[in-house]
Amino acid sequence: MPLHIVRNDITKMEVDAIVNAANSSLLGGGGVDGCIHRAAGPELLAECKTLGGCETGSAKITGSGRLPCRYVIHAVGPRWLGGRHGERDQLISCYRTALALAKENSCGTVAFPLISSGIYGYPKDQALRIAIDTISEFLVENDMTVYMVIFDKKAYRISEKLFDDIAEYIDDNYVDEHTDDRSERLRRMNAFRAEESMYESSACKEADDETASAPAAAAAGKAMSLDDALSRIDESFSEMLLRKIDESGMTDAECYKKANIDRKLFSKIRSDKLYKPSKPTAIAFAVALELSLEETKDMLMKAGFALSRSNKFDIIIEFFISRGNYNIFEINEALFAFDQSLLGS
Ligand code: AR6
Repeated sequence: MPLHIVRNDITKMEVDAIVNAANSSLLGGGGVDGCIHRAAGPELLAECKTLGGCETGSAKITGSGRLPCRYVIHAVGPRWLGGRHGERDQLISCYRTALALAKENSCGTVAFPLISSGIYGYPKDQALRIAIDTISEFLVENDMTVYMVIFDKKAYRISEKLFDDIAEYIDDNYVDEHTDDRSERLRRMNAFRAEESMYESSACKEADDETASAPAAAAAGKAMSLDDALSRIDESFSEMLLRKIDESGMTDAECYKKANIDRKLFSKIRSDKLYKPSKPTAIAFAVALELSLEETKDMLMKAGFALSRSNKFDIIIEFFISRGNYNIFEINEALFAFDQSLLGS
């Protein structure tokens, strides 16, 4: 089911099918098309010659010559002409046709390049958004693993505004943590101690006054939160996950698909009460369930993790959750742009 974003040369991908960003002649060209034909050898071109070309927005399938995959799906993306000439619809149709061909040929794993975003000039951030939206829409209904293969870092650019916002957020929070020098920590510790002793003396005074209700309430408060804490400790990650899925009204499948997690991994978590997921997996579920930051931290704690201000991955997650943006693919784009590991399986 899941969509993975990887940095690689698509000709090296050991999947059932790779997709080529071809032109309507299907007779080869530059960019990824050139790489694929060079790696596949003359057999591929010979087969392409029999196809009679292909319309923009559509795709055709062939064998793979010397490539490690089984099929090559040649998809013809639109040239960017400013965005008012149906480019978007053609690009969507390109991905849909390629995915349908992969499905017809029983492919379980497919790798796509970022079609049209090179020689054809489609703005990379828009091309990426269309690719991710169209593929993830397909994956809701279909069992397939899809790789978006990003060749060079420049080809993978979230919008500059988002990039700048995240960079600023990282700077602010990262800097906070790292300028937290010893004197600052001591100051906070002293302030905390002062507060504590104030609480103790006022509690004693109240007890002395025989107005037992306030301290009793405080004690009851403490006991309740202790109970809460204990019952939370008892609940494992897997139990909390299943409870949250039930509370959200989602089905299991809706949740693991939204989390970009494959079914096998979900079944493992489901059947093993003490399963300890990786941190990206735990966060992927928190995002799918649209948990608040506090709940996310709680869920992570159960898997033995925390969100810290001292690493970029955590700060980026916090950036999105605190803004109520739970789009896992958007989060992954951002994580990728900042060289961090991605969410999901
Ligand atoms: N693996 C993965 N991605 C790659 C690779 C690779 N080996 N090489 C390039 N890319 P482009 P288009 C990325 O120009 O814009 C050809 O001449 C590249 O960084 O290959 O759809 C065809 O014959 C970019 O992000 O395809 C057509 O005439 C993406 O693949 C025309 O170019 C697509 O760039 C198609 O242009």
